[in-house]
Amino acid sequence: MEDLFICIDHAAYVCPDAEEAQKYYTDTFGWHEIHREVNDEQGVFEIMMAPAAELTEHMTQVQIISPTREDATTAKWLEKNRPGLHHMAWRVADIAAVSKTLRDRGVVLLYDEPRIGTGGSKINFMHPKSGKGVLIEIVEPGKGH
Ligand code: V0V
Ligand code: CO
Repeated sequence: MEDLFICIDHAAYVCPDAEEAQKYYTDTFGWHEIHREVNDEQGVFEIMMAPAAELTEHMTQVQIISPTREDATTAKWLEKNRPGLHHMAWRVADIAAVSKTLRDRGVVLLYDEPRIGTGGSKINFMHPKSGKGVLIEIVEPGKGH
């Protein structure tokens, strides 16, 4: 069986105030801010952080997310949960090929076609039931990733 996943690209922490969390992680853990952006489609403001200022090939990042509008999926999630881990994202080389294989194996992906994620990446999510209770994102990095 061919390997589908490369590494954990990021683990996502959802909270009401990403900027406040970023300051805490910087001051307390010494993590470095790599990138920040607003993703209007997803309704999120996100700050990517890493343990080093320069990313190495397989370094996992932490994606700090706060919702930008009330109907964002993460806003709904925060109504039901305390701030905490929300999803883990596995990096893939070819999201189209990996999506097909996963669907053939019965995995439910939320979007028919990949959507745009951090830094122009292509992303999709498995339904939590297909992740055994974990929300799993698959991400094919973009040029600005
Ligand atoms: C919901 N559930 C979760 C969960 N959110 N389980 C694990 N982890 C989570 N984060 C479970 C919930 O407990 C229910 O289980 C079931 O799923 C249905 O939950 P719900 O509250 O009714 O919520 P839904 O169905 O309205 O929405 C859940 C889904 C939604 C997963 C469909 O959150 C979604 O569309 N997520 C994908 C988009 C997303 O998360 N975007 C924000 C990150 P029971 O009670 O049925 O057992 S954006 C991002 O990461 C970007 C841009 C990037 O990385 O580049
Ligand atoms: Co993500």
